[in-house]
Amino acid sequence: MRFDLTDGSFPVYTTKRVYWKTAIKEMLWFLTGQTNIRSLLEDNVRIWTDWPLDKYRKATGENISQEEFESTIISDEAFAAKWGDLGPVYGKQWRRWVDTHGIEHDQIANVIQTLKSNPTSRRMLFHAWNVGELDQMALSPCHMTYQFYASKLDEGRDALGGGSRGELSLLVGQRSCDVGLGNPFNIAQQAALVHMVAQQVDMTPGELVWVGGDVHLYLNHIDLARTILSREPRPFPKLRLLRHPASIDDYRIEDFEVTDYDPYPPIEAPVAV
Ligand code: DHF
Ligand code: TMP
Repeated sequence: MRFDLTDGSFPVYTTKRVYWKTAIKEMLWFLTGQTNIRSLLEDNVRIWTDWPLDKYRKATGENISQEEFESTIISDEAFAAKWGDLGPVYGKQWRRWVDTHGIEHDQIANVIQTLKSNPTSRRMLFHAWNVGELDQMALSPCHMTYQFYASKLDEGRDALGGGSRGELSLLVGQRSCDVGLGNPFNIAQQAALVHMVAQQVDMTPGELVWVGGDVHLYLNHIDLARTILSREPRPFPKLRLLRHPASIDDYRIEDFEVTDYDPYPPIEAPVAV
């Protein structure tokens, strides 16, 4: 799939309401490098609870409710450390990939640095598929490779407007995609990332190119899919960043303004754990 991100276009499904703030909050959580669901829950994001909860129930035999599990994660730091961590998932690999010498690599900072200093590089990517640590992760990475590409670098700052150095595109490689629940979140948060990185390197958003390996629809999402297909898509909304944070680490959800989002009603569907 290809999404044009120029002029602030923000690819969020209109054929069902997507909680785009939750999707962007998940992306901001990845960028913090954290892997514990505690800070997500403090931010009212509950999309990752099912996996630690399932593990807790199996390990203890206790049939604790989701609400009680979540409130204990928030109130009890030791409990959160023991039961709320997903292992070395996205945030860890993006910000602190450990090599064979024990040295940590901040893949995000490296990409941004290269985009600033050598934007024609063919090596501007970060990757989450750390083979040696897969067995410690609650879930293997679904979206794995993020490769940036800068174009229109020689068109001059005036052609693109706003003092832009060029146009920034992103190629995402996703090995596994839950069309019903994961996909609407993933493309929105990946588009938001292009907007953020482009702003950090003085470029304008270009295109999000998305490649899926195993793209599937769960059987209990068939009604969801039929409803979506019965609805006529509307134009995508617009995304604007209200502030220019000093670094990729300084974004907050309040910085994202989405306008002209006119979706059909939300559709609830169970997530497969
Ligand atoms: N497992 C599976 N089977 N599918 C997934 O999409 C998935 N996604 C994960 C972790 N494991 C997964 C992380 N991302 C929801 C959205 C994204 C997500 C996990 C869950 C979700 O339940 N979305 C609902 C509710 C949103 C909300 O609570 O605000 C939705 O209707 O979009
Ligand atoms: P798998 O590891 O067996 O492929 O299962 C992971 C499931 O989660 C699969 O249905 C894809 C889905 N998924 C997404 O679509 N997007 C995501 O961001 C995440 C974390 C999972």
